[in-house]
Amino acid sequence: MDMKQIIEAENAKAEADLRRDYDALGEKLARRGVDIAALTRKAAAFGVAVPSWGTGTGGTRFARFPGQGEPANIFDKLDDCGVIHALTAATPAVSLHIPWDKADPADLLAKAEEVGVTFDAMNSNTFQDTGTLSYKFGSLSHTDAATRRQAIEHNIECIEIGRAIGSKALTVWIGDGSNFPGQTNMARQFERYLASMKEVYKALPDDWRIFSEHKIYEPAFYSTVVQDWGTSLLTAQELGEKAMCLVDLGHHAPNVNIEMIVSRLIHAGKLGGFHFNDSKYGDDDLDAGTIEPYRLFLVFNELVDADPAGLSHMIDQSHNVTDPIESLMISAMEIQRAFVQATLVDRAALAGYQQDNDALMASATLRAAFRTDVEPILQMARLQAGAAVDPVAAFRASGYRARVAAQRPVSTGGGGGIV
Ligand SMILES: [Mn+2]
Repeated sequence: MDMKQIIEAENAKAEADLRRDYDALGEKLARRGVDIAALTRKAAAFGVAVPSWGTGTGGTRFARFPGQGEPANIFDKLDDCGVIHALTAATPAVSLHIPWDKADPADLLAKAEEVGVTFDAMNSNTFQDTGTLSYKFGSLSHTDAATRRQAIEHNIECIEIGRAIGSKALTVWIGDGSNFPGQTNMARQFERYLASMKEVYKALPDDWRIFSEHKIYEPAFYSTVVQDWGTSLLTAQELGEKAMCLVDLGHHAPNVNIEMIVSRLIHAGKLGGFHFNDSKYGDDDLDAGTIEPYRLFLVFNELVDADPAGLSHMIDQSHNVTDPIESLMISAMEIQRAFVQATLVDRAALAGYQQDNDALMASATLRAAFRTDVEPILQMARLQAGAAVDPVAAFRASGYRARVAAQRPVSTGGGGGIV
C-alpha cells in the first residue's frame, strides 16, 4: 500500500470517534461564541517549515547514536520531509542548510515537486570548516580579512542557490565569539561582523529578507558576537528594512521571558521568524512543546494578538533518541496546537481585565484558552486535508522506516554530532 492508502485505512478506523469529539467540542465552543469550522480553517492554513538537517539523528558533543534508515543526502531528506507533510498537512516547506544540502537546483526543485514541498529560508554554515580558510577563530567577524571574505561569499552563494529554488530568505547564525576574557576586542569584533553583514545584505534581492539569529553562548563559551536579541535588533536596524530578527526558542538563558522579547521585536517591526524547539537547560533542541508547552502558547499569544505579517515559522531541533520523522510530526502538531489555543483567547475580555488591573481574571482568561483541548480541531484539519488523523500511528503502520532502511546506506555513529 502507498502512503495515501495507509492514511485512508487508518483514518477510516478513527473517523467516527473524531466526528463525535469534534461535534462535542463545536457545541462547547459555540457557547463561547467561537465557530469551530472557522477555527479549523485557520488551523489548516497554519504551516511550519521543517529543517532538512532535522531528518537525520542528532547527537551531543559526546556522541551520536544513528538511527535506522537515516537519509544519506538531501534527496533522501526531502523524501522524509514529504512523508511528514503528507501525514500532517502542516509542514509545506523545508529549510536547507548549505553546504550540507548543496545540489543542482534543478534536481532540488524536481524532488521538492515530487514530494509536495517548497523551500523556506536558506541557512548558511560558517560554524564549521567548509572552505580553504578556517573558521576556528571566527567567520564574518574574523580578524583576517580573507577569512571574512570567504564567509561573506559563502552567504552570497546561499542566496544564489536559494534564488534558484524559490526561497525568499537567508538565516545567518554565526558561532563567532571568544573563550577567554581579553581574547578578542568585543567592540572591534562586532564592527567587523556588521561590515561583513552589510556586504551580504548588498547581495540580497529586493523581495528577500535576511534573518539575524542570536544565541547566548556555544560554541564560544565566554562571549558571543550575536548573543542576544539586543545585538540582533541592532544588527537588523543597522542593515536596513530587509533585515529582521529570528528568535530561536532555545537560544536564551533559562527563565528568560521570551514572549516579551517577541513583543518588543514586533513593536520594533523587526520580528522575522522563529526556530521552534524546546529547552530545559540551554540550547537543548528538544521537541517543541514537550518541556514548556505553556511558554509556546504564550509566544503564540503575542503573535495572534499583534498578527505581524509574513513571519517565517521553522522548526530547529536535534532528535537524539527518537525517530526524527515522528519527532518532527509531533512538533509541528504541538506548534499548530499552540497557535489554535492562542487564537481561542477571548481578547476583548482579556483587554477589559488588563484595563481594570484584574490580574487574577486576566491570567485565568489566558489559561482558559490554554486548557481547551483542541485536538479534535487539529485532527479534523488533517482529515479534511487528506492527511492522517493520527500521523504517528499511520507512519508506523506504513513501514516507511524499515523500507528506507533496506535501501539507504548504514549511517555510522562516531564522535560528536550536534546539528
Ligand atoms: Mn536555530
